[in-house]
This record gives sequence, C-alpha cells and structure tokens, in this order.
Amino acid sequence: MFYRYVGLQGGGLLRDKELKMQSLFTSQELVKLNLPGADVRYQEHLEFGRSAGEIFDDLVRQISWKHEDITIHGKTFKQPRLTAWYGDPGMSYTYSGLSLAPLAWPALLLELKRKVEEVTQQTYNSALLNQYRGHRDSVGFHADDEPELGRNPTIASLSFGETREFVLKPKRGRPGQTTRLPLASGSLLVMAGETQQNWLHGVEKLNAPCGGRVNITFRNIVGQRRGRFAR
Ligand SMILES: O=C(O)CCC(=O)C(=O)O
Ligand SMILES: [Mn+2]
Repeated sequence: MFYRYVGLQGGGLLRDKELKMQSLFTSQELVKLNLPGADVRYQEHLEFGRSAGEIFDDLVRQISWKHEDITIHGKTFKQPRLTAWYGDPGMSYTYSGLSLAPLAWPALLLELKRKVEEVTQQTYNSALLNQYRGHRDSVGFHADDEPELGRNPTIASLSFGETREFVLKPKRGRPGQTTRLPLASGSLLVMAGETQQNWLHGVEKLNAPCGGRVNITFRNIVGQRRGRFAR
C-alpha cells in the first residue's frame, strides 16, 4: 500500500486552517503525521457510498450502547461516555477493571470493517466503540497498550458526527510536542508501529456544548493478558 508522507511541523497545535489546506490534496489518502517515535496516519474522508451523517445516526440507533462502571485506583465510577465491544467469538478485552465479552458483528459494523480493511490492507477481529453524547463526554489520556493487543498494535479509528480534537501527548519529552488533530466525520486515523509505546492519546471534555460523536477503533486481540491497566 502506498502512503504519502507529509510533515506537519512536528507537534504544536494543528490548526483547522492548516488541516484544511492539507486536505485540499490529501483528503482521499492516508497521510503520515510527523511525530517522532510514532506511526500515525490520517485520511479526512473515506468513501462509504452514503453520508457520514447517515452512518452516525445508524450507529447511535443500532449499537448496544452501555454506560459501564470502571475502577481506577480502587475507586469506581461511570465512564464519561457510552461504550460497546464487538468482535469474533472469544475476543474478550479487559481494561480498568472492566471485562468485555464481544457481541457478534452486526451488518453495519461489518460494512465499516470491510472498508477499513481495504484501505489499511489489514484485517481486524474486534472493535471498541465510544459514544460521546456531548461536550462533557471524554476519554482520559491513555495508550492502547493492553497485553491482549500485542506489541506495536495497528489500531484503525473511524469517527462520525461532531468533530472532536484527538490529542496526542508524548509519554516522555516536552509537553510542547502535544499535537491536536481534529477528527472529521467520516475520517480514518491509523495508529501503528511504536505509537502506543511512546505516546498517550485522549479526547478532552469541552466547555461549550457540541453535538454527539461516535468513534470506532478496530483492533486485533492477539495475546493473553498479564496485568491491570487503567484509563
Ligand atoms: O474517540 C477517540 O477518538 C479515541 C478513543 C480511544 O482512544 C479508545 O477507545 O481507546
Ligand atoms: Mn485509545
């Protein structure tokens, strides 16, 4: 698979304008971000044969959303978002004291998975879905480094609905390298290589109200778990 490489002036705030300028000629292909020790690629628009807004509505309606409790440092609270876990039989996933057995793939997710597999030239056996109902919903900074994902996992992330900033922060190094990438509705972000070893990512709460957003991360469960992880 051919990837274009475009430097994004390494870190700092990636402004909407810069992204739009880039998008003029890169929206139809994966573009690699200039982040040291990471392999992060972004494609602003994937062609699904129908609108991203329609897919967002279907996801909100058809997915079995749950509002789960998680336990971090002995304290239990509700996650600040809704979640769902789908996958091939046996692909269980555990994080923050939460053990998820996979639901069987519905046609809607299989349609999206096929598209992502075609673009990334990889297969996936599971997907974690997040629904951010509005500006107060978020995911804290974490790395997708649970043992069952194996070393250097490829994670393919689709976004629908409201554009929210995906924030990447180096685990070690200068906070100035923090990079904000607004993920458009219908976009694909791929994290691969050593990204999870060297960088954290999250979606922050906002002060101003905004619409809902659904994110789907296609993953591969490959190993057994050995530890406890929090997010
Ligand atoms: O919503 C997003 O873009 C990121 C979600 C995420 O990082 C996760 O589910 O592990
Ligand atoms: Mn993640």
